[in-house]
Amino acid sequence: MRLYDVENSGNCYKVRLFAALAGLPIELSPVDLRAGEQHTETFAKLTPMQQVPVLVDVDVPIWDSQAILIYLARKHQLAHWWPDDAIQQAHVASWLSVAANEIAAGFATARRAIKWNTPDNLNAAHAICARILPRLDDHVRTRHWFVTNHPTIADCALFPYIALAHEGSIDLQPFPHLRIWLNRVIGQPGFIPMSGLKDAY
Ligand SMILES: N[C@@H](CCC(=O)N[C@@H](CS)C(=O)NCC(=O)O)C(=O)O
Repeated sequence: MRLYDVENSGNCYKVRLFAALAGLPIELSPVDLRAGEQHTETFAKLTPMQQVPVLVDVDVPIWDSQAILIYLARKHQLAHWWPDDAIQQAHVASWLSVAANEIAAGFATARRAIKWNTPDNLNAAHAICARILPRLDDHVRTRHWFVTNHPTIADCALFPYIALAHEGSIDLQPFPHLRIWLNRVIGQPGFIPMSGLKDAY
């Protein structure tokens, strides 16, 4: 199983993190985004979006970090991570959607704007974070994990860009429950870090 990967991409890290926590071996193929490798003809055959991550397992490439998490958990019958129960599965999907929308437009965009000086609208990204941070914090105030009483792929999808918030000048200090959840993820057996993460929150 091969992951087309960029080390400092939070989206790629979602997949590396889940594979490590679930004990799934993956081989990494680094993609050089600065050199535009994602736009080559060979890479464009893997994904219409020309973005990492892409997973090649059998002969059909799977693209988008959320989709890859679902694929891996479903393929390996890891019902702990992608529950069979219809309501729990819907709730995991709700949080995957938050990861792909608010977290991407807020946390990931703020980080990109500051770290790589992209022309993204930093104020707009910070406004999204300010709107959702109290809601995220409140959600985990009474829970250990986002959906069930154990970690699911929702926790893997949400973790990277929230944990990298400081790189986007977003202060998590006022959100103690969220920081406890971040530390809980870090404490999981098999946890692997990525560059830029703190040791503790
Ligand atoms: N929705 C996608 C977003 C993927 C994405 O934004 N990938 C970035 C790196 S984190 C990328 O490949 N950027 C290069 C480009 O768009 O040219 C996912 O969750 O995987």
